[in-house]
Amino acid sequence: MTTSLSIDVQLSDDDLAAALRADARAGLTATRKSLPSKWFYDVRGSKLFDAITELPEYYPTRTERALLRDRAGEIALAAPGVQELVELGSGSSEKTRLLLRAFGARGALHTYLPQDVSETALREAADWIHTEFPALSVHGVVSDFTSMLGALPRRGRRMVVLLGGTLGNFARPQRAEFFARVREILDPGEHLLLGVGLAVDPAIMVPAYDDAAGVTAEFNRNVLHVMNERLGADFVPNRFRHVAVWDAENEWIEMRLEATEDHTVALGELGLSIPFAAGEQMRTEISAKFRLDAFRAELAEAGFPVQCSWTDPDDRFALVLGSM
Ligand code: AVJ
Repeated sequence: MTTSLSIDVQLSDDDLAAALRADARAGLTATRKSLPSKWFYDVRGSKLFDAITELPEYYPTRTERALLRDRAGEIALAAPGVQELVELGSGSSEKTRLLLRAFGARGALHTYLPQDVSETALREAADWIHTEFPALSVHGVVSDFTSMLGALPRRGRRMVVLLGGTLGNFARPQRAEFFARVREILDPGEHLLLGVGLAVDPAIMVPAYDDAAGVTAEFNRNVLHVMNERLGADFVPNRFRHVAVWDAENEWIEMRLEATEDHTVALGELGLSIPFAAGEQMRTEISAKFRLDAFRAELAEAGFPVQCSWTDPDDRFALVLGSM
């Protein structure tokens, strides 16, 4: 059998720049400023995120990895006949190999399709997976999964996978929209596997987003570096303090950047000048945490009745398999 390795760049640097400009203009001119969290992940941001996953406080990654290690076989049994595993926001693909091994061992899987907004991360991951799994064709796609799902090539019976708690970056209306879009690229009987963080004691959750070593703070401020590099902005990152809070009403962790002094930032390419007041906070990420029953109901309502779900012994993280 011959297998192939390819990377399809569907999002050029120009497309990225245009999208970033639009997001920066909308987010930074609003009364309550915000920036979308997807802009954290340039080369430096992706590295900082990988460093976060190894912090003692950041339990989601290692909890999900242990779940995948223990349950990948059951997941493969619950989703038989999958030929193409489509992973959205695949990043380093580090945990996915546990799924690839389990699905590969059961025979039908022939293609891994990792999708990510970061071309560097995607190339590295695709090379590495193809070396480790020579029996799989690896077809990487650089794109934005919130708007470009329809452009993913189809090579067989699919399972779409979104791991790591990435779904939590969306509030409920955006999740509903995401599920509707995934439905459009799946056929009846195909699957959606989600890895989501569960709501636990804030004393556990908050430190995961506010670590003692300050890696998350640096990751948070990285969005300012991205604005400087890609938009010619003149943010001074250390004029902003990292803030992470548990929003009990919305059941999400919110990350913010708080201006430490009154100052103005010029957004070079946009010709905008943005005033910040001392103490003003700008939202940079939400990371929703779920209650399993409510989440199963949400997925069923979105057209993905849940077949199976798996949680770790401390109920901090869940893998949830919905099927059309
Ligand atoms: C990769 C989006 C799932 O929300 O936990 C880590 C990103 N932000 N620390 C998360 C993140 C702060 C992470 N996701």
